[in-house]
Order: sequence, then C-alpha cells, then structure tokens
Amino acid sequence: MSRPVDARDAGVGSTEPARSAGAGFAGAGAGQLPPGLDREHGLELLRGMLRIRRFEERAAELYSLAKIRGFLHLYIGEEAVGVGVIGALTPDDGIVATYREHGQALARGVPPGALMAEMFGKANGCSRGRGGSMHIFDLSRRFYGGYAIVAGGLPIAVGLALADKLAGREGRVTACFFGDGAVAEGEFHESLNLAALWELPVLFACENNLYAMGTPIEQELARTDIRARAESYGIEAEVVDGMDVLAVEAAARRAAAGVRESGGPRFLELRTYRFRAHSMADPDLYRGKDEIEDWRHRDPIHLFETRLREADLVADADLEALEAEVAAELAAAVEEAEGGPFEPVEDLTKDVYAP
Ligand SMILES: Cc1ncc(C[n+]2csc(CCOP(=O)(O)OP(=O)(O)O)c2C)c(N)n1
Ligand SMILES: [Mg+2]
Repeated sequence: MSRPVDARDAGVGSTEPARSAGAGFAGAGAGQLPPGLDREHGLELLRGMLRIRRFEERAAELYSLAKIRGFLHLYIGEEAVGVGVIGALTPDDGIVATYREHGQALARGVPPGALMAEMFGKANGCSRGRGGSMHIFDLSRRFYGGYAIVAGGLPIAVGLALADKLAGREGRVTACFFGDGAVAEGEFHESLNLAALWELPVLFACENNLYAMGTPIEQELARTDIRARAESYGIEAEVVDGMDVLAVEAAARRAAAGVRESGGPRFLELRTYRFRAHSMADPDLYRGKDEIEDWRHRDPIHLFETRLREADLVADADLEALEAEVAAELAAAVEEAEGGPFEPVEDLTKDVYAP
C-alpha cells in the first residue's frame, strides 16, 4: 500500500487505520446490549441477516451450476448494513441500491422466490427476468433498483427525493446505498451538492468495504475520510461500525429522523467488509488472507448471535429453529425459480421499442 488510510476517525476515537477490522469502534459489536432490546427484535435482526447469508451462499452454488448467469456480486459480510439501515425505514420510504443489492432487497421484503427467479432470468422474477442479479426492482416496496453503474443510483435517489419535495409528500426518506468506489465519481459530488443545496430528503448510506473491485481505498481516493467529503457539502455525517447491526440500526434511526425533521439530507459512512471476492469472476488476489481472516472474526452474524446468547435472549433451540425457518424459505425460493418460465422469444423486443 502506497499511502495509509486516513486515521482520522474523529467521533469514534480511533487512531488506527480503518483497514483493521473494527478499528476505533468502542465496544466493536460485543458487550452490553442496549436497554430495551427485546428478544423479538433481536431475533428479527438475526433472521434478516441469516436470510441474506444463506440466500447468497446458495446463489453462489447455483452460479457454479450455471443456473444463475451473468454477474453475481455477493453481500456476504455486509449484512448488518442492509438490515440495520432498512430496519430504520418505513414502508413509505424509498430505496436505491447498487449491483450488490440482494441483501437490501431481502431486507426490504422482496420475496426470496421473486428475487431468486429474477437471478435465474425467469419471467416470474421481480423484474420479469429482464434485470438479473444487478437490477432488482420492486415498485410495490419502493425498491428502485439495482444499478450496475457505479454511483449511478445517487442522482436517481436525489430525483426521487426531489419529486417527494415538489409533490409535498413530507416525511418520506429516500435511502441510497453505494460503495466507497462511488465516492470518486462525479455523480457522487453532483448528487450531494444538489441534495444539500435544495434540501432534499436523502439518506446517503456509503458502504465502505475498503475496495472498489481490486483497488484498495487508499489507491482510489485522494482522501479516504469519506465522512469529511459529505461534511464539505454541509451534510451531517456519521461513521458507523458496519459489522454491528445494532450500531447501524441506531445510527440509521438518528439519520432518518434527522432527514424527516429537517427535510434535508444525512450521510452515513458504514465501515464494513466483503468476505467474498468482488464478483464470482474475481480471483481475489489483491488482499491478504490474514486481512480477510481478521475481518471474519467480526462476522456481523456471529457477533450479534454471541451478544444475544450472552444476554440470555436466545438459546440453541432458537437458533436451530431460525436456521430451519430460513432453510425452508430458501428451498421454496429455489423451487419457485426452477419452476418459473423463461419469457417466450417473441417477447424479446417487448418494452424495448415503442409499439
Ligand atoms: C461508472 C462505472 N465505472 C466502472 C465500473 C466497473 N465497476 C463495477 S463495480 C466497481 C467497483 C465499485 O466499488 P464500490 O463502489 O466500492 O462498491 P463495492 O463493489 O465495493 O460494493 C467498478 C469499478 C462501473 N460499473 N461503472
Ligand atoms: Mg467498495
């Protein structure tokens, strides 16, 4: 690495580089649970993360079997971000995501069967099989995609928020997920500038997993302190331990409340890590096994499960029941995808050209 990652984690008290797992986050996902966390909510968060993990592990297998084709970008390791942020939203809020969006779609309640069928390219998929893994869309849940273009979702989120503002739909938030790679794109700056200038209700959720494909953050960003960039547009921003689902949920609640109260944007930089390669086509040769192992010790599911166990909120039987529930749901989803039809060839140009 030519340059160190910014060590300026002001507010989380770190002087360590962000590359080490959990650097600077007090508690770092372990220890006391916040007062008021009940068993039911704990199980809900755990179920949300486990559902994503098992879904994607299966998706990786199905990709190897060529049931899923094209690109496949897994969210494994980052589940606490999607579950925590989306858990702080209401059904009326909108969501815009990237090509690494299966987790957000599941957290939003897109049915696993419709999601898997989409990844199979089947007509019973949520985008009628025309989008695939990178273009998950579900209007009924205000899930506005799934964008393959890095930073491409940011202007869309700003546009959705502008529409809400112009139409007087007060109290709505549009949450926009994007990676650290998007921060180097012009669209990031244009979007933050307009959201701040026009006071638009956007919750920017930057998933900083330290890499954009094989490029480490210190080789992509002149300044790796992403929060400072948001603040330079006058947007209130917070750095969050993205491996700690409760920390993410709490920060997202603060940010969403800030958006609703002010009508203007808020920004979260969620420090996270992907355990798998960038995509199924990536041999993952640009980072050391030690680094991956270090982060695996902060697996968001394992961390949270341990905390719930230590607080006696869950026991072995609960976790077994949860695994069985998720496995049954997943088996049904795969069956739905397998059994779905492909669109007929006659429909190839439908919705492409005006009739
Ligand atoms: C405008 C644009 N440039 C390049 C690419 C190729 N590309 C696909 S994913 C990616 C990395 C993005 O990294 P990041 O935003 O950090 O998201 P992550 O994959 O880490 O979740 C790149 C460069 C693209 N899709 N769009
Ligand atoms: Mg990244």
